[in-house]
Amino acid sequence: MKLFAGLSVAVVMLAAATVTQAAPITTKCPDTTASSSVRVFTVTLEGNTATCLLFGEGNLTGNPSNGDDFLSSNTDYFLVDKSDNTEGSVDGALGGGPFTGALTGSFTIDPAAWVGNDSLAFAIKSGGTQQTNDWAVFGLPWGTLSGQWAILGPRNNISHALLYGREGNVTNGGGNGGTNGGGNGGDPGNGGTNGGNGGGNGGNVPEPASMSLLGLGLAGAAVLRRRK
Ligand SMILES: [Ca+2]
Repeated sequence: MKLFAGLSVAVVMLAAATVTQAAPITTKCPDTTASSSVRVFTVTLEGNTATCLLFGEGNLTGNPSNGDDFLSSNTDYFLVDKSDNTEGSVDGALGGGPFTGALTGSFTIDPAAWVGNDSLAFAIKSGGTQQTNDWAVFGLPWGTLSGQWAILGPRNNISHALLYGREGNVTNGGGNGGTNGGGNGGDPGNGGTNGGNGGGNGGNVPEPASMSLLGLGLAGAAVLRRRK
């Protein structure tokens, strides 16, 4: 019996140690309290924090030259996917939903959408006739693959959702670290006096948790790239 009890305790402790619950963190955009006249969009991530990049009235069409109020002022971003049509660079990269006729929902991101981009942003556009249409864009921590969204305040349902990307040099999960420091300085009075320059900066290194989530997908992408 003692052995059995001891094993049970060990199993419980092991379970507690391995099932670490990540706390959900909600980001408001704009960062204010919703009321009958103030609409607030939110994104909730498990154990990670989204960033309110921009919000406003009007539309997000996905086309920087035709009615996309985010892309028109953030020219380093481009459209990855739009929930209601096939525009964008990776149609289907944005999953989850519902992305029409709802006030809350989820979203998922295909890991392939992170390849080649150092930033992804999730956007919600409200629609309907009750209130002025408006929208919010959330920056996502690198490697984010899922989250929840909500519209609070004046009750316009979601019209559509978008995923934006910004190209960056993190295709292989961070560049190599710098090389070794430069050569040794010369001996005093016996050659050069300046040591060589230090190695270059390492690339961006994603968080370990993100890496484990994305490892397979990125490794596959890397293999495919090498084969080309
Ligand atoms: Ca689409």
